[in-house]
Amino acid sequence: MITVALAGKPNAGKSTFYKAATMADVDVANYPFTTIDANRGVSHVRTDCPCLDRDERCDADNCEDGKRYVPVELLDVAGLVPGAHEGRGLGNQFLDELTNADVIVNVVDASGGTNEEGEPVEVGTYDPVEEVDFVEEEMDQWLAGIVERNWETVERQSRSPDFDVDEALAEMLTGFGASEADVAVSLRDLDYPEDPIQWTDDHREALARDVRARTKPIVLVANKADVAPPENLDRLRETGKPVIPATAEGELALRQAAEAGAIEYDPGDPDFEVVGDLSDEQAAGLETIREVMGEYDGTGVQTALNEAVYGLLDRITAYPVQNETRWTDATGTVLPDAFLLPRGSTPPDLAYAVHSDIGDGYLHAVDGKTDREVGESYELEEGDVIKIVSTAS
Ligand SMILES: Nc1nc2c(ncn2[C@@H]2O[C@H](COP(=O)(O)OP(=O)(O)OP(=O)(O)O)[C@@H](O)[C@H]2O)c(=O)[nH]1
Ligand SMILES: [Mg+2]
Repeated sequence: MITVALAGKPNAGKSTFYKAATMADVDVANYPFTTIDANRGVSHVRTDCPCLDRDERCDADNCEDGKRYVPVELLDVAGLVPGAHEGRGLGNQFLDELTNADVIVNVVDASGGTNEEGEPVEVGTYDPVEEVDFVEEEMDQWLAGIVERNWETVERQSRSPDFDVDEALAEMLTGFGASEADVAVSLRDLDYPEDPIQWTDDHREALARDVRARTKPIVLVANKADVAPPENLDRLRETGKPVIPATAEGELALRQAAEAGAIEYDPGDPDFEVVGDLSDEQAAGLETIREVMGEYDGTGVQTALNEAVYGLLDRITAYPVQNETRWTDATGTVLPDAFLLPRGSTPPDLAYAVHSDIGDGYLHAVDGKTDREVGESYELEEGDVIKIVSTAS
């Protein structure tokens, strides 16, 4: 499963985002370092279900009238302060937790109402661009530290006649999610000595920055948009990174109200409908959220997850089925599974994602939308329904 990690300075709203996105019970409070141990749970990205092309909506658990929710893992860690890679704040043990992540959602307090330590200050007095920079810097420095600590091993390996720098560095960085191809691309952009013994700290740091950017891309969530001065959002956009204005607190309130039967709302909807009884206070609270949603086309929580997975990671959703006409599995469930594959994936890649035996026994594939056989090198598209014929199935 894809892992999305929520990173950011303390008190920015990471756990509120996490709580809203997973509906798990975690602590949220207006002071730094509320979260000490990482929270790990299941959230979803949202996409159009292929059943929308058919007369009947599918009955999958994760399909809500054609809104398909595909599971991803969400990770909520302790807040990062400047110097975390040197042990400041809660230190870097949770930076290590980020090694599992495929993509980072940097939850920023766009209101400027908390300083770099996460302490409450007057709204609009802290510049949120600073936390964008230092959070990234901490991740870069932390990876640079890993590279440095492992450098002796690389030096030792370099004495062997069949030493290959790409291979050695990839081996060191696989724990971090970097492939040999990632390392090769990073090294191509850098000017470095052939002999690892001649590498300096600057070389290692440059490598760390490049590999981090390549393997842990970052989307910015401009959280607390409900109280953020508009110029803060503009300044965040000027960083050139993808910025999603959001109200994690608003999303949490909507999900809780929906669960209580007070409103109709599916995550990612641009609006909601009141269907149950509400106190005046509740009604007023929800109307305030509605205004923010109107401005930003929703609460931003679902948009941020989607941007991370479909935007930065460039994934597509593919649906393996056993019956290509009815789009069912062996038990008759319509569109039972959805897989988030890198763009450019082929039917054999989907087969391997389902199960390595299915991949090993791959014979051919049928496109459930056209009923035609597709070749081994066919590039899967968003929403493809594919029957895989395998000696193992
Ligand atoms: N106005 C506003 N406040 C929010 C929003 N999201 C979170 N908050 C508040 O921000 C404070 C911090 O929220 P948390 O979710 O605990 O923050 P965190 O980033 O997990 O903090 P640490 O675990 O300490 O690193 C709480 O008081 C939340 O209610 C939002 O969208 N708008
Ligand atoms: Mg927290």
